[in-house]
Amino acid sequence: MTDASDQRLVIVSNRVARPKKKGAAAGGLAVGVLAALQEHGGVWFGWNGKLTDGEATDPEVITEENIDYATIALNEVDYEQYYNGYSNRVLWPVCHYMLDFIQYDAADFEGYRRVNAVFARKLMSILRPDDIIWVHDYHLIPLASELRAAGVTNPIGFFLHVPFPSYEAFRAVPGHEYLLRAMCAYDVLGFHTAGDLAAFETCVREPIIGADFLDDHVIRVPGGQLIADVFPIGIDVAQITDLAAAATGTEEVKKMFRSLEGRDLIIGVDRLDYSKALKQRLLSYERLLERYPDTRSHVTMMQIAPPTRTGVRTYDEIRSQLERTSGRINGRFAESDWVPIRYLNKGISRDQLMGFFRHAKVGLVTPVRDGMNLVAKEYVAAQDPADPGMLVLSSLAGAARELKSAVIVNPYDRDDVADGIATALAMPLEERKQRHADMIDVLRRNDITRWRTRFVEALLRKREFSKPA
Ligand code: GDG
Repeated sequence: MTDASDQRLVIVSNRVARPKKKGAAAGGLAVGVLAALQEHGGVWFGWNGKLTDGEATDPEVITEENIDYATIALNEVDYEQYYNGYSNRVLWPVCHYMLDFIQYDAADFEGYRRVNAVFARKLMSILRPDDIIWVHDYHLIPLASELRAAGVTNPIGFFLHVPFPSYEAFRAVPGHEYLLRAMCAYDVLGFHTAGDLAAFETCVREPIIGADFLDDHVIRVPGGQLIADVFPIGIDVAQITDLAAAATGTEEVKKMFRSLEGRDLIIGVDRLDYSKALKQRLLSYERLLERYPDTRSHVTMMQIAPPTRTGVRTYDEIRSQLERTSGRINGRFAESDWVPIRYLNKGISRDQLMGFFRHAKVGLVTPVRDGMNLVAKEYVAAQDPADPGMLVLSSLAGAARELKSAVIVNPYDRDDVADGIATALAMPLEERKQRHADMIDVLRRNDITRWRTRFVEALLRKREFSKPA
């Protein structure tokens, strides 16, 4: 196998989240990319969180340990159109099969293309001939075609952190032909699951691209060949287990644990996003309290939901929906010494989070669609193997393809979720230990290192067979 260690890895994503910077984003992409970069070293290029009323700024490079963070500020109007507009009001909903949430505006699409061209121009100023470029997520689909048009010949890969929709959904999006052609400019395309890859294949099979499928995940497209494959993102299992074990000794985790007064904790942790279906989750929990009266006063649900994309109307609406729903359920069931739901509309530190996971009898992960869902994996890794809690997991999260020993539920079916929680709460120790061991085994076999090395290897393999004979 080719050794990539001597080549610089340049990761590009919309937002760069420096861990030492306060308020670093609580998002799966940032967590995964940072873990991969900390291990391998390299450059992380992207937006610095600042807006200007003029031109985008040139890259500013800050080095911390083995990572160079190269960041730019973007024009305010561009950013609104590219990020809040086309990326999050069009691409995010279609990728999660939620077509009713699409709000298309032609100006946003223009902004999306413009910002991708800006990213390409600014990135080129720091590129070296031997760099391997790895682009992340739906915000930056056209980046490779912009770089190629400007003469960049480095290997360029793209990983999609969200699901990829089938052609029947994707063709609802104005600009989908352009996006599909742009995807074909990459050397390697990576998806979380076989389902996402198959959906992509439905798209490029259409006459717009008219792809030919060759052996070994190679697809012939107009202008060349690319590799499209499945690279499910993993986690650093040992690091999380250690973090969780250490965190249980901290005062803030002990304080939370004491406050439960012996009750079983059910924990949910999700960015406040409609794909995570938090209102449905609260209603499923309400169903648990209705159908299983013994759980009343004996369980506490803690939902941590840090806000994201604030200022986008749909997201502000979900927040008030959740406040209303949790308030109503608490009003309906609370006793003078027990409140059923603790709802935290803020992020907490990673150590504290892992400590909370370890104390939770049930990890409740019920998105209506999710590329992977790292919370599910982290919850499992954070458990004490001698007395592990149980994961209740949506069949519609990518993680369900791997974590088959979780209690799998359909998030649209409140009874099913309520029964799943009850099953997890009542599960005998031996069964929990066995299921936990099975899941840890899966997580260790496909961890964060494997995600990165397999992707980089695919990029180098592509370069080998693309070389002129
Ligand atoms: C996208 C895809 C895919 C959450 N709240 C806090 C906090 N977090 C951390 C979690 C986890 C990450 O953020 C969330 O990752 P997810 O994977 O669950 O979800 P998305 O943000 O939607 O991620 C997803 C992922 O990309 C990776 O490819 O799995 O499908 O949508 O690591 O622990 N961290 C801290 N405080 C919080 O309050 N410190």
